[in-house]
Amino acid sequence: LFDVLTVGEPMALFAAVQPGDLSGVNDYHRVTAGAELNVATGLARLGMRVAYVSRVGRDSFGRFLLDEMAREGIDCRHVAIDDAHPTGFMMKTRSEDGSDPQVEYFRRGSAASHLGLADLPGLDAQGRFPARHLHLTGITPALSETTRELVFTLARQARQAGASISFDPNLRPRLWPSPQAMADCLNALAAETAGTVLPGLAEGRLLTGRDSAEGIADFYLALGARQVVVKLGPQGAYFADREGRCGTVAAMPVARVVDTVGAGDGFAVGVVSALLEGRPLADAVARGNAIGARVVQFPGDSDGLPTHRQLSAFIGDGGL
Ligand code: KDG
Repeated sequence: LFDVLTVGEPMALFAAVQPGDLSGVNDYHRVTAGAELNVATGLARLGMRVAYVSRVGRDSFGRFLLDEMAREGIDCRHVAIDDAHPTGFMMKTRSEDGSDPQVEYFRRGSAASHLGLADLPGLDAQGRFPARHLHLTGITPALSETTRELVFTLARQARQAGASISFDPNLRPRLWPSPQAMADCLNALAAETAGTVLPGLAEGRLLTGRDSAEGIADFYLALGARQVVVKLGPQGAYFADREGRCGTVAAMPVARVVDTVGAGDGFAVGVVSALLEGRPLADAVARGNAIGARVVQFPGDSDGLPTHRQLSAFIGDGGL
């Protein structure tokens, strides 16, 4: 039994070395990307047994990603090699002032966009879901009709088997036909997971039409979520659960933001790992804030994801 199972599209990410429009940049660092892969990497670094469901092409990006996953200790038995379609990749500008960088995708028709019900890991011999926890984001269901089917089916199986589920909407409007289609699908998925929903404030506003973090949390609790954590960036995060517990946990101060991409994934790593260790939601949110604050101080999506020892050193008290 794995601690966590997740499903998504892994990509090679070319991060510009020089600032400015990508048309003028010659030098890039190649690292791994993909929101769910970032979460899998962070959880594996914290010692959890993590399985990743995906497809890569039979090409050098696919080999690069498989090597990196193996190095991180992520279980790849459910990562298929697709002979007919390539591995996706993306490019990212270098931001000098802490603002969000621009990204360009080369992923349409990729191997991972062909994930579907054939890739379901299935239940084990005792009929159990293969992991204690399922982590989903709103990116995978945006990739194609078949990925959408896979994600909804996994959510239903996990819920029926009693596994816990986290869902980070991770809005990528350009991957959807319209904002309405995106909201309809992701709110239906939030309802299907009935677990921990992790929207950012701007995302929550877009998806629910509510303005405040409290209003967004109420919307998802009414849809059947167990608990909701709304990320407020430098203001920390607001949480509320079904039992009526709620509060705001302040962010950790960050001296210099290097790259914001991946902060939400780091936040999910903190929340999910702490919940799986049996900690209360407020502590889980504090760990999410801490890992998010560490990740923004590194250029790649996953360079800042800590081990337990690095996390204790970063927080100072070793308590989270
Ligand atoms: O959360 C980080 C992701 O945005 C990045 O790794 C790329 O998965 C990605 C995407 O689809 O944008």
